[in-house]
Amino acid sequence: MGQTQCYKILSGHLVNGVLEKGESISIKIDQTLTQDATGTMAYLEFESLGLDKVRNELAVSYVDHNTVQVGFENADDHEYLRTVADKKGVIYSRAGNGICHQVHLERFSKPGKTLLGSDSHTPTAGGIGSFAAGAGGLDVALAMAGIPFSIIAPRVVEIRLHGALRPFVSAKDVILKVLEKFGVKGNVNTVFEYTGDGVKTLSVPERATIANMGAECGVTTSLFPSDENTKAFLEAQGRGEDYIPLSADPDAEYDDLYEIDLSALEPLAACPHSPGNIKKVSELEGMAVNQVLIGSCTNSSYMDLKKAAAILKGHHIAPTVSLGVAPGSREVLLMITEDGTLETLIKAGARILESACGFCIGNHQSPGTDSVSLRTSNRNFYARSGTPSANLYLVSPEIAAYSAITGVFSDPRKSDADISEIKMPERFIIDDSMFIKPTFSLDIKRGPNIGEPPANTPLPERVKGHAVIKVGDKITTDHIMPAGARLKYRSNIPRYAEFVFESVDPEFSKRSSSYRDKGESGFIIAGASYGQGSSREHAAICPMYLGIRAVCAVSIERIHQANLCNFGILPLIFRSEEDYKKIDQGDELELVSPLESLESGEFILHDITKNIDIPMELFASEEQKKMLKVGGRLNEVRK
Ligand code: MIC
Ligand code: SF4
Repeated sequence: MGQTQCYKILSGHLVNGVLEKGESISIKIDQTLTQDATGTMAYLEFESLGLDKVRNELAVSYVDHNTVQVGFENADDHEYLRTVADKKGVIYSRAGNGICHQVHLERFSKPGKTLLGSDSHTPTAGGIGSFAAGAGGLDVALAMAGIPFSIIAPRVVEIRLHGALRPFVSAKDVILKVLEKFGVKGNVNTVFEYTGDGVKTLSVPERATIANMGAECGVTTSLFPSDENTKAFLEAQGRGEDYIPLSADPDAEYDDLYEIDLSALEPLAACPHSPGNIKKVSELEGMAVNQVLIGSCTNSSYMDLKKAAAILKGHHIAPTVSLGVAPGSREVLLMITEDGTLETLIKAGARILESACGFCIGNHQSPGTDSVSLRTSNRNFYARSGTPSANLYLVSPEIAAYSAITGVFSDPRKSDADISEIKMPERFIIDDSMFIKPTFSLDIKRGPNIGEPPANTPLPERVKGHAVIKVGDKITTDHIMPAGARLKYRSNIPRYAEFVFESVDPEFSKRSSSYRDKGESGFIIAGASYGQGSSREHAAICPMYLGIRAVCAVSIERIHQANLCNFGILPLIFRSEEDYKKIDQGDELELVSPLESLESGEFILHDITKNIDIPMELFASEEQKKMLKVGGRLNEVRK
């Protein structure tokens, strides 16, 4: 039987385990990337391992998330990142160079390589045929130390593309279609592999848009073959030597098949407040729009901006709309400057934003009260924009640009622009001067905002306390650990912990710490798909700091589950979903014989208030059980 592309790459990187679906395996990681919001903690963790320098093939540290510097904290973090990168052998991509995933795709991603990034959209590099996964900062720190990365050998779903997209229908619509089919939960330990004759009609940046938002389905990664288009992209980036052809064997067997006829697709949008809430644009036409933002790691490539500009050309944005454009990288910005696209955007009334995450992470451009914001980014989670009452729709650059002119949700197929001539350039402007190569000579600078990574205590003999909070389904890491205005505390755990569950229950932090101060262990009770979204390990570290010892949920997403184990919080799943309903917030709870239960994986949660026993199953591998026993991975590796 032939192999899938996914298993070809995994077998070439297998270090431990049997490469069979569902088995726990560990793989060698070739490349790593970090971004500043998760990176400070990742490098503090790397430092605590005591190694002189990184051991993997390529490590890059990007500064793209916290670039709005209100107060000293972000600038101090950047200095820490610059100096620690120099000392430990990491390439430093300065603020202004662009968004990690876009820049990595342009300058470093290679077909057939493995990439681990401390950001959930690392799978963007799947667009070039790299096996690229997101993980918590600690897992990336360990990968930089040359320690293999553990995953469950995934099930592989074939997504077979036929035909070609019609004008004004784009890669964003392909992935929104995939989201419509697969949703935002229940796709753990799965890889999407794109095949079929439609693949060759898509350029690498278009493939990257599709691979990027596979993260919203919760898959480990998405993969495109490496073919003539990949070769052309790498050559245009002056990296022709990085090309290798790679694809699944023709007789490869997949676990599932989903077919999409590209030529039948129409413009789609993800509606509030989930990337999986898909509607046709024709159903939304005419709705007044207040803000349009084009950018983010999903849709900020040169071609994306060229298409948006072609639609805007000769028009001016509606007086009721604010249009912001954030080019994904400095390379994109240089390209659009040189060919006049930037001028077109400015003339149309666009506000040119920094090449960074910016609006996507709620760092700026919060929309007005009750307003409608159209964005080309990948997440429209509740309150992420900084304005809880706003309604965010995720759309293609084509829809965004055309709606900015009309002032209402509009179908771009009604635009009079001719975008058929827009082609991939044969050569991009290559300027690597915003990368700093390590000299191994600088002293590491630490501002007052930078603390030590906190470690947990070993699992105690008694785990007794309260259900500090009970939440519903699809709780994202943005609910648990807000970004936006709070992002600058990423390096300061005691301060950041004050904002855990801020948008859900602003009293959570105080309540949890007061239980903790009485010596109790806290419990979080959650519904399905807990911890979806970002890779931010702060969504485990800060609750840990507040005394949380167990998350009892209907289901938990992959990256968050790993982060919980890494920091010694028990991920427990209800054996019977119905039991979730039996516990109320504030109930007194105890885990019966936690140490013995850890061995067997079978826990009994005794609800003292209701006097009932609830069977729970530990969601952890044998390796993770060991870290849970000692209070987390740091305690284990530091020994
Ligand atoms: C996101 O898009 O949610 C982020 C911000 O990039 C996160 C990382 C973080 O929280 O720092 C992610 O996707 O992992
Ligand atoms: Fe940055 Fe947004 Fe991409 Fe996250 S999703 S890496 S915040 S642009």
